[in-house]
Amino acid sequence: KIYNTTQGIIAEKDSKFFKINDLGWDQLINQPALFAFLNNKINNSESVASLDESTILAPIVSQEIWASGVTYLRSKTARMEESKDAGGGDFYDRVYDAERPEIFFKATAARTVGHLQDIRIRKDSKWNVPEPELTLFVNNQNQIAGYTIGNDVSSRDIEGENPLYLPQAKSYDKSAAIGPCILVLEEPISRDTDIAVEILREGKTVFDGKTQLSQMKRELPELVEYLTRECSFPQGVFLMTGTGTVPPDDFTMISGDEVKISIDNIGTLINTVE
Ligand code: DO4
Ligand code: MG
Repeated sequence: KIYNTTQGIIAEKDSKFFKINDLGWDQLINQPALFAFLNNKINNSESVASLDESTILAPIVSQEIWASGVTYLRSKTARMEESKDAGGGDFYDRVYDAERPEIFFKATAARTVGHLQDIRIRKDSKWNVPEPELTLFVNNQNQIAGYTIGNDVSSRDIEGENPLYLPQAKSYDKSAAIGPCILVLEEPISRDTDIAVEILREGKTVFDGKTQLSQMKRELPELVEYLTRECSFPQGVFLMTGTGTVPPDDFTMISGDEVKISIDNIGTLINTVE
């Protein structure tokens, strides 16, 4: 795992932490054969005692964040429900079965927050949810080089009113959270990976849910192939892969809620609604 922190870059292996000093975040995460590169670095660097969670920054510097949608059945049914009055339901049904996935621009680094930082809901929206999503780091060679946790915070009333309002429902200040680290693996991530979410209000759980990557309709390389077909990413790019968990229709997040998203082997991303 690699962490971008206020103290520099820290790699974690077997619960031991190592400082990576000699290259910047963009340069590190775009190294070819990143798993082998990191192992080599770790073998030649001194370990540090621990990692202070409060120093963790979002694992992003010059990258954009993109997102895919309607990749799980639950996401399709939720969108059809929220847009039924606007007659938009059919769009979601069709994209779920279409060859081309839904892919949209989500956030710049400046609109993104990291672990333990505040996310926001829009002032002009009444119905808001977190979207817990496995998030890929795709390097500048268009290869999946790592995995992180993403929260595609979304306004359901704005999106439901008209599908053309999607960019306003999805992209605004602090609408994206990613972190706490990038998990770098030798093999592709297992389809058995669980993605869990819990929302706490005044310390009490008000929603929790869980899905598994195996429930996703599409393959991860398929999403990457569409994203990178006509867009180049000289510093790599993050791709949120869609939510499989949507709270019931009478639920909305409010200010002060704490959102915890956990993905096997990556960790837990915690954010509070500002
Ligand atoms: O189609 C709207 C957005 C879908 C989305 O963000 C998701 O399925 O996660
Ligand atoms: Mg989403």
